[in-house]
Amino acid sequence: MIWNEYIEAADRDRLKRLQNERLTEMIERIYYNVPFYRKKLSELGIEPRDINSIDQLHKLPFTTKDDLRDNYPFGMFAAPQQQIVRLHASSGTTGKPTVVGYTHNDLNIWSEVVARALTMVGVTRSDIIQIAYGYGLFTGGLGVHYGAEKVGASVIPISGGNTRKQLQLMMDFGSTVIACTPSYAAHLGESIAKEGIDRSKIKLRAGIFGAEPWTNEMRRQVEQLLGIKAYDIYGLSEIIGPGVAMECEHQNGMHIFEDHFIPEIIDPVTLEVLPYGQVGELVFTTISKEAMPLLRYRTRDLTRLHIGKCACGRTMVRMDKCLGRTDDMLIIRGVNVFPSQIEAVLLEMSEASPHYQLVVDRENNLDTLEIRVEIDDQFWSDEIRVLENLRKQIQHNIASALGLTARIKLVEPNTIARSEGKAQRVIDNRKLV
Ligand code: DLL
Repeated sequence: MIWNEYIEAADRDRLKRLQNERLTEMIERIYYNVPFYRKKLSELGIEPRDINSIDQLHKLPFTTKDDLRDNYPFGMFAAPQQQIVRLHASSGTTGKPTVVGYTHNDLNIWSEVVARALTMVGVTRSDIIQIAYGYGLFTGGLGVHYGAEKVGASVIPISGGNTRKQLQLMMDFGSTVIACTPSYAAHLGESIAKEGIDRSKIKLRAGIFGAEPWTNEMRRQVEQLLGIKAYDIYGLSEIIGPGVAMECEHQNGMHIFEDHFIPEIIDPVTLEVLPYGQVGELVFTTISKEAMPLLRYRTRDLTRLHIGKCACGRTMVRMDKCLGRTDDMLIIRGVNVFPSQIEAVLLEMSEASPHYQLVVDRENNLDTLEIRVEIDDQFWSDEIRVLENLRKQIQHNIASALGLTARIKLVEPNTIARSEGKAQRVIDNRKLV
């Protein structure tokens, strides 16, 4: 089913005309209302009347997270405070949070794109959706909430955490869909087994998982643990929140809602635009947002784009599962690795649970990597030899897949801290030096 067939399955020429119109208006809006953009565009000698097509995007300046921080809190807003009806913020790891604002119209767009996303994986008014993303400044909870209400599903706004209660309501209310981070989904799945819950009491059939990178190996584990189909939803608060892109039932990439967000892939070093199919940094221009429109926002997420009609009938560009973030890339003794590559190797082995942590440190000016792997309950052993063989096997698999010698530490079941939201996969002790 398609929520908005006219747009989602639009003829691409028609879509482009709409994008051109919206981009033209957007440039005007930011030029006259956001001093930051007026200055940037003026420095390049660009005036609003010079831009009338998305083919000219590559000439326009980028926006970075630092730009948002420098203009904290409301300096990037293009609408007066009287028109702002919602504020969200993402905490980030350092410094000031990034603040985003929404007008009424922005909120309508947000619920529209989330409604499209949910419909893509068959969510209807007959579903009961348990929203276990955090509610609050994080965009996950409220973002999915309004889209689900728009679809007409029955919403359980339970927010993250309190696993017992999650499971209780899941059974009592008969939730058919769960929305949370994939790592929390894994935790919920394990808890079902641990509590000895009769699986026939659980009616879940689909999961809407995102907000952190996760591999297809993780997908298989979560699907098995929860007995569902797991779908990937992508988004970031700066652009709108969840619902920038979503996977359909064919699962060959996430459809980007290009009538609102125009994607580009750039080389993060040269900043050149890369063609479809090449991996690089994802960049978005929001063409319909009023409160905080962003021009060529550098997401730091690495992926690639695919064009071509999907079997579902949608014509919107698809993005691959994120490989990771440019700032999450580890350089271990000269080898570039992303946590997701390590995750894929680990979770191919049935002995490894979906909980792991990477500890990066520096000894004698060389980076070291320790991988803490939590072993699945049924494979944990009191025999040192059994564990030692497993440790060596993991080390071997990592070395042959990634060309990297890492220290492997096996840890007992349930010892790595569970997260209700985004999992902390990397502990980088180098920053403390
Ligand atoms: O995480 C919005 C969201 C909420 C998306 C719920 C999906 C579901 P932020 O907190 O601003 O917003 O973090 C955005 O999270 O740049 C990616 O690095 C990462 N991310 C989000 N979705 C995915 C995904 C929300 N499906 C940052 N796969 C983004 C991989 C994801 N990474």
